[in-house]
Amino acid sequence: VQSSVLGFPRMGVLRDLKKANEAYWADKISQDDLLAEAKRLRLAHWKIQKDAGVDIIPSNDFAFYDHVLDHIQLFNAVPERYTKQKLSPLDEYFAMGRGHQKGGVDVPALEMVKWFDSNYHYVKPTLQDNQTFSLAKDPKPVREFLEAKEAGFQTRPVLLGPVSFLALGKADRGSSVDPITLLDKLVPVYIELLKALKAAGAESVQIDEPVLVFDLRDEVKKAFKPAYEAISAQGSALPSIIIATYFGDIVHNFDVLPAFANLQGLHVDLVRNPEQLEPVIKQLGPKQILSAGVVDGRNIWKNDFQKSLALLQTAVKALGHDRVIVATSSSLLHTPHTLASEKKLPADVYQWFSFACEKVREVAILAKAVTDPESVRSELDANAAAMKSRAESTRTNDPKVKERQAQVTDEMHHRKSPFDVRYSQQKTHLSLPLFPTTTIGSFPQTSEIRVQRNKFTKGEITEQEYDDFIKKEIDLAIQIQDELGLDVYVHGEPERNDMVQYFGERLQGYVFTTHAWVQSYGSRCVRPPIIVGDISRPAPMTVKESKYAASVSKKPMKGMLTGPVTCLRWSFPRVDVHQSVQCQQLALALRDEVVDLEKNGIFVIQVDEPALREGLPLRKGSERDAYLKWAVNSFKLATAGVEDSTQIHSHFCYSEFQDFFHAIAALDADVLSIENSKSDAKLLKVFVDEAYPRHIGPGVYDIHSPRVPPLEEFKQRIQEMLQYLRPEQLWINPDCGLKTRKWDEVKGALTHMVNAAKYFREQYTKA
Ligand code: THG
Ligand code: ZN
Repeated sequence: VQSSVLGFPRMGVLRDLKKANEAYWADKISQDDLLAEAKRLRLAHWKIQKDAGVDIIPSNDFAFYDHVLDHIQLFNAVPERYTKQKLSPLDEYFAMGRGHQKGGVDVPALEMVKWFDSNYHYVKPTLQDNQTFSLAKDPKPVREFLEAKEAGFQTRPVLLGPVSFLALGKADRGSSVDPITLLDKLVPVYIELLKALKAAGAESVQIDEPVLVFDLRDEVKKAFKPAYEAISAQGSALPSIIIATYFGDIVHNFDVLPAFANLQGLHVDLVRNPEQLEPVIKQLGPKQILSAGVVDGRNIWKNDFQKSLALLQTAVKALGHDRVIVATSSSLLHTPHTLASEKKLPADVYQWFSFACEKVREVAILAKAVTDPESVRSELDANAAAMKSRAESTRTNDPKVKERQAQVTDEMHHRKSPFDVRYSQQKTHLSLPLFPTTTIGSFPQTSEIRVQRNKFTKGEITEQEYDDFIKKEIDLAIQIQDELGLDVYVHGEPERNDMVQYFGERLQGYVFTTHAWVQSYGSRCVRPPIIVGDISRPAPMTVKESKYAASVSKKPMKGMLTGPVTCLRWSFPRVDVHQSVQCQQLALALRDEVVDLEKNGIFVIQVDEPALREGLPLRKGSERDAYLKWAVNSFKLATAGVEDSTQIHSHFCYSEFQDFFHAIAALDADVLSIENSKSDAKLLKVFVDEAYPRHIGPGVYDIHSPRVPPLEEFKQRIQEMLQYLRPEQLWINPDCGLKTRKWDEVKGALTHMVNAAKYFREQYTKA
């Protein structure tokens, strides 16, 4: 039995790649420096895996920005607006990932979207009606395979498969091509690449086809057969091929499997879907290999060896030792680098976790344990002890939380009155004008704010000094909102780091890391807090700042919270209780916070749920319905404790609400703000078609760009929205929070936004 890793995190132990990339973008290091740093990281990561005893080590899992973007360049599928700039290949690559504004060149980035149900974002292949493909010169997978080989590592290159590459792509603006129809042009390039890998000495290749876990359109489903028959027809001219799937089961797509009949084997995710093991075994041809993904690539819990070994024994019994590989469930891209960096975790908790470096060791140990458990007896015993310690820990179980959950009633999920009754009270209570203006919550996180927070964390300034500093920042935010003439204020969130981490740090049941960064997109990383036990709120979390802000503000102050689903999704959740249970615990903690804010004079409260959509199970059907039920109920439980006269807002950063409208409507939020500035106002038609009764603030400008749009653009945007929304229904706000912007950009854009709102207010009041 061999061991294998599907991919290793790229950032390095201290986010070295992030730092090198950002230094290169800021012209602080040369391209050669960046290439050398990347090579150093790849070699270090291969060595970690080899030293851990992993038999099959991946290459081409490295990417400077994103691995899907790598393939866009690898197949020369780069849109002309980038190629015509005559940038170096690396700069062209970064231009697609993050836009390029330098030396007279001004091109925006390609679209970036969530990778399956994770918090990682990939760059969408953006294809033309007359799209062609060819193999890039000095193809990256070959180059990195040879680099590894030279350094003494025999690796298995990883490629994103042709069907997934196309199915995850889209037609470019102005094109209408269905990407999957381009398959027959793309497959020959894969064959050429696979031949080149074989010539370089690659014995086997991992081809990822993760779209196999989706419900597939017929066109996509049918694409596998011609693609993989053409590839198989090459026989021994190509390396042997393992098809990898992850983040779901593939049982519903078994009719695709004959396409892979002549390939080496199949990788499946047995962490998400252990029940697919036996059906998958039955589907394999007589010589095919099963790569059994038993070590979780998406979470940080130590592997339960006993559970994994039971699955592996089943596989070995059916297939024999030579036809089973022990593997990570997916790439380890979604896990932090190493637990060894964590010096501040409580000792009992420390032994419950495995990050990437520890997981590669788990894979190697499991492979030995299947055939010869005695050879790894001490590791097996230590693992059993860790599992026992967690199961019996008082950290995980809080009877008071369970008691409270048992007392949750249906009534607690509903506001006192229907929206029209609520709204008439809110209108007088808050004295809001027509087209009320507001912002989404955060104002610029200046370097001064970061400096003071760091000093406070390190104990270099006192709590009093830090509080005074925060108050001054809030004063400034309010003064600016006075000058701008906004209608509903925010305090600007100077006291907050990440919107999930901030709440996690104030809740019981969480632990925090110091170095456990995970790539979110490009060089941006997040450090998800870890839910280890039942969650409760020992004390108010945001009341102090909101109350202070309200006390110095002449307009309604909006309280700002992160919703229960988003807190759950952007944390590492527990795996010993269902996510619905954890989400309800978060909802109860937030419900108390919402009520406390109201008691302290905050009568507009925004509870953000940007991760609601990404948590949607990948396949339609009963699982999706169940998720929507508990996710929506958690939001309602968190928000329904207030009086009718208190206004509940919610915010969504991602505009894909077409297939999701009913869930958003079911939240019963008085006001929704949604990203809209980059989409067609036509998307708002769904609110008309579904007779949406409540209020909506579709973002009127894109906060991701430093650009300050002219007043006319705001007016035009609002005019378009008024084709779909009733005037008394429309709020005027930006797309998202403003923490990544500079103050002069914010002031410029909001001045225009407020003036545009005033213009329409006058028009409609006259009429
Ligand atoms: N928080 C969390 N997840 C997220 C977002 C978030 N996922 C979706 C979206 N927002 C991703 N966007 C970002 C935007 C900025 C950063 C990370 C993800 C970011 N990170 C800092 C960095 O990498 O330099 C580190 C942040 C820190 O110091 O805490 O800027 O908002 N959980
Ligand atoms: Zn947002």
